[in-house]
Amino acid sequence: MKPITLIQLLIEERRAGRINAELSLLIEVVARACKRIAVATGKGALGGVLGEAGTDNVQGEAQKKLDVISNEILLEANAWGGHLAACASEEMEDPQPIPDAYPKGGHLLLFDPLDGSSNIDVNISVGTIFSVLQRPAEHGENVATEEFLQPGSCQVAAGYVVYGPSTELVLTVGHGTHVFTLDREVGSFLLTERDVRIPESTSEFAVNMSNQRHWEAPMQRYIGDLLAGKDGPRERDFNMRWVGSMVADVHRILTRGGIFSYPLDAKTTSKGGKLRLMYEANPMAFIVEQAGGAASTGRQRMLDVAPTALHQRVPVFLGSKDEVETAVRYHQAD
Ligand code: P6P
Repeated sequence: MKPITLIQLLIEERRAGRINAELSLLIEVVARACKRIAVATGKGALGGVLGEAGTDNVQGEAQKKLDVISNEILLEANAWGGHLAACASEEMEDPQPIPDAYPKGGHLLLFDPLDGSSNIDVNISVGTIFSVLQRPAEHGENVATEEFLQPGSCQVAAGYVVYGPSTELVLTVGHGTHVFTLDREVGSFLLTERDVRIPESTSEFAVNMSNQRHWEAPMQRYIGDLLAGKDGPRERDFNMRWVGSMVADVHRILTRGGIFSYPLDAKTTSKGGKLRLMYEANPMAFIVEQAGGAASTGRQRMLDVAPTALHQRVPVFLGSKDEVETAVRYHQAD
């Protein structure tokens, strides 16, 4: 049977009363923008878009040319449709409202336009991560940053596009997590896996081991027990993978299980962690929970975190439910 397209699935969700026309349009527009990002990243050295942009983002991180290009593609694509009121991005200090020339809608879009961009120049998979909120019922004419500061449980949609050997869109609107693969000849995202389920247990972990000496004691104990293997308290051997591109690591975990962790370490404790809550951890947590997995800061369910700042950082544990719960137990014992 021919796989259905993203638009057909969105129409199904609308007919089931799960999403409205505005959210359906928003998702279509973001997916279309990500196709343009896929083309730009796919050109590699031939596109003249590799390397540094010569600017820093709000995080103080050197921007790649493709970070800036991807951000512009998403802003331009979302400006005119009337489906949202403002965008927030890892690459911009403040939210960008929809230009006055265009109608405003009732949604807020947050994104990391090209996560893992340090991997672009070495041709490793990168991705776009996005999160969708509704404007609070009470809001002024102009969009205030505070409108974005909603817990991850308020998201109405979340997704990512991984630009890898194939281009895949992973999406949830709160009723399961679904995977679409881009048919590059036709230009359509085709549904290749409906209602993904992450294996509840795993023997594979993803962490940047070079930070090991900087971790808190519970993390030292947790990883130490994994490394002890079958002779240790876990009584089985574990494998490790670390791409250094969250979208690539999370996609592997969504596909075959595993636990992804970017814990606090002495270098990042003052900032609250490395990864950003609003447009990395929360959308990934929504996607993973909808696929039967779990996501935590190590001490709190990720989707319950009450945001205090747009670019807030958090420690992240997410993936196979049983393993995330085990890692959390090490932190609660402390
Ligand atoms: P490290 C990429 O810069 C990123 O934000 C995530 O995509 C990735 O998981 C993490 O940082 C990698 O961090 O410290 O291993 O380079």
